Parts: sequence; C-alpha cells; structure tokens
Amino acid sequence: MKIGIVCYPTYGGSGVVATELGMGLARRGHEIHFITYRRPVRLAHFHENVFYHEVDNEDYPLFEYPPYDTALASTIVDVVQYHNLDLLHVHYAIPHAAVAYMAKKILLTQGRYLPVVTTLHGTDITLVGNNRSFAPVVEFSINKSDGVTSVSQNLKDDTLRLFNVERDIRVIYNFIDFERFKKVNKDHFKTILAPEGERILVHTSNFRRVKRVEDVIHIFKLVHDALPCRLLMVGDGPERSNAERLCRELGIGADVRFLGKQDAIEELLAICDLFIMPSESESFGLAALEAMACEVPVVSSNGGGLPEVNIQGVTGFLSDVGDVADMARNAIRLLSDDEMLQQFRKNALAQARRFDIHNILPEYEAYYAEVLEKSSIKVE
Ligand code: GMT
Repeated sequence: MKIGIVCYPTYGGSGVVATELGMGLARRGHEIHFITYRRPVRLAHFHENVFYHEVDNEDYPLFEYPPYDTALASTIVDVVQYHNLDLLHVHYAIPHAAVAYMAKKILLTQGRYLPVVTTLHGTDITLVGNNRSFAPVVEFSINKSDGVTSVSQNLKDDTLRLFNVERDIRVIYNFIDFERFKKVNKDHFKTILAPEGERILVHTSNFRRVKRVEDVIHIFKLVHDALPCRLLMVGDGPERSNAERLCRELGIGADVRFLGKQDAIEELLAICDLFIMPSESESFGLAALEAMACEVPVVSSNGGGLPEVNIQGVTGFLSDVGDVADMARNAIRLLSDDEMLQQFRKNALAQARRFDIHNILPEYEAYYAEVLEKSSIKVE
C-alpha cells in the first residue's frame, strides 16, 4: 500500500507511535509518506520506502497565526496526487482529522476518493479536544473519517462518552519494538549515577500538567526517607522548573538528576529499578510500556487506560490519582524486597510482549484493508 502519515513530529507519544508505525510498515514493504512541518524526531536516518514531505508554512505580515491547516491540506492534496496514495492515516485529531477532511473534499472534485484513518491518542479527546473551542470540529471530523482507531479501550469509552460519535472505533494498542527496547548491560552508567548501589527510580515525560510531575518528587521524597535511592527525571516541558524548585525545597536536590530530553532512553531504563507515572490521565502510557520492555516495573496512577497496561500486583501497582502516600508505600514495598522486584521485572517484560510491534502492525494492516474495501464500495 501507499500510505500517507500525518503527525506531530516533536517528542511526544503520538508522534513516536506514528513514526514507528510508518517505519515498521515500510519494513513490511509498504510505501510510506510522512507529511509534517518538521522531520519526525525518530526518523533520523535513511529508510527504504520512506518519503518525507515538509509542510511549507509561508509566513506573511498579515498573519498573526500562520495558517498551518491550509498549508497542510495543500501538501496532502499534492502528495496524494503525485504519489498516488491509497490511504491517509492521521495521528491526533486536532487539527489533522479536520484538515484531512478538507483535503479529501478537494480531491473529490478531481474524481479521487481519499480514505482517511484517524487515530485518537488521548489529549486530543480528553483534554484539548473536549474544549469548547475545538469540540464541534473534533466530533465532525471523527464522524467523517473512514476509519477511527483509539490506543486503548478506555480512550474509546471516553470518546463515546464525550462526543456524539456515529461510527465504530477500533482499539489498536500502542506497541513496542523489542529490537530497541530491551534490557542491556549499562552497569557503567549505574556506577556513575548510583555509586553505592542505591535503587534508581525514573520518570520520563513531556513535563506537562497532566503528568503531575510534582507528585513524582513527593513520592521520591517519601521513598528517599525510607531507603537509599536516586531519581532520574528525563524529558522537558513547562513543569520542569517547578519540579526542580520543589526538589530544592525538600532538600533532595543532590539525589535527583534532571537529564532533559534524551534519545537513547532505553540505555537509561536499563539501569533503573522502578518507573513512576502518577499522571492525571493517560490514554495508554507509552512511556510505561517502554520501561516494562526494559524490565522496569511501574508504580502509577489508575488514570485513563493505565490499568490496561500496568497490572496491579503483577507488573507494578496502581493508586488513585494524587495519592502520593500510597504510591510511595508501593514503591518502598517493591524496592525493599529483592525477590519481589525480580518477579515484577519478569512480569513487566511478559506483559510488554503483548504489545510487541510484530503483533500490532498486522492489526493496522488488516484495518487499512477493511477501510479500503469499504471505500471502494463508496466510490462504485
Ligand atoms: O503524553 C502526552 O502528553 C503526549 C501525547 C501525544 O499525543 O503525543 O501522548 C498520548 O499519546 C500516547 C501515544 O498514543 C499515549 O501513550 C499517551 O498515554 C497519551 N498521553 C495522554 O493521554 C496524556
């Protein structure tokens, strides 16, 4: 198939999933065309069957906000026409699903039907999409897509609860590539970061409010009071300076390392004992899955789709959102018991294998085939 993929190219779950999906499909022989305003972070090297089309968002003194949607729609039309795409897959509803509808309408005037699949990732539904300034367009464009997928059952349920959706939504989970995410020996890192054999806790995110980064610090403070440990904070975003200030206030600054954005996240996960994810809501929690694939158990909130990924008492523990005392208790329990920690490490890996890229990619391929078949009936 010739597939166009529209996504956000920056650090963030939806862009990562879209890029890994495209590269995985290309390895399976499909021709993939990424259409974004910047080269996706994970598309660093040359890949056979992969094309990249940059959206040229012309600026002009009249524009306070350059009209990205218009530029994106024009680029989609252009790429579909000249590369003869079979299908367009847009990731994150805002504004991609609405822009895809516009491109589809333009292409129809030229006698070409462009089937569109929209993947809902989370905040496009639960946080931003639900906002009054976007909701009518989100609802409309979901209903106008030829296929809609969501990354968890919980996100599907939320979408049906929050919007008047007339079409079926297919759950296709986030996935993980074990070629990259696996436990490797990085003991030399461990010697540098935890020279006395301290336990290492880790949090990775985009440091937005929804991640409740300050909860991570409060949890760590309680664990730190109970046993020798260090915390790695990976990523960057608006809440980072608050978190750094809180560490200083709590007197734990020396044992917390803010590492900023990191590409080789798997190398850091390799030396970690516990992943902390106290998010307000998480449609799936790709970062937790990445940790589990590297045999790191997870202490998380039970917000959104997290219970579909992190299994209570098996791969980690779940607590109510904001219950830092309970999360800290669970962390201390796990980190103080070697046997239990080893068992949870194994369980985490076994659970992560359910989301192996080799199982999930065929689900997307089958779904595309279904959508294409229905679309061909429409054209006839
Ligand atoms: O986590 C974020 O805020 C980034 C966001 C995105 O769309 O880039 O991530 C969402 O999509 C990921 C991939 O499908 C999911 O694994 C994350 O759980 C989801 N984030 C939230 O729901 C907060």
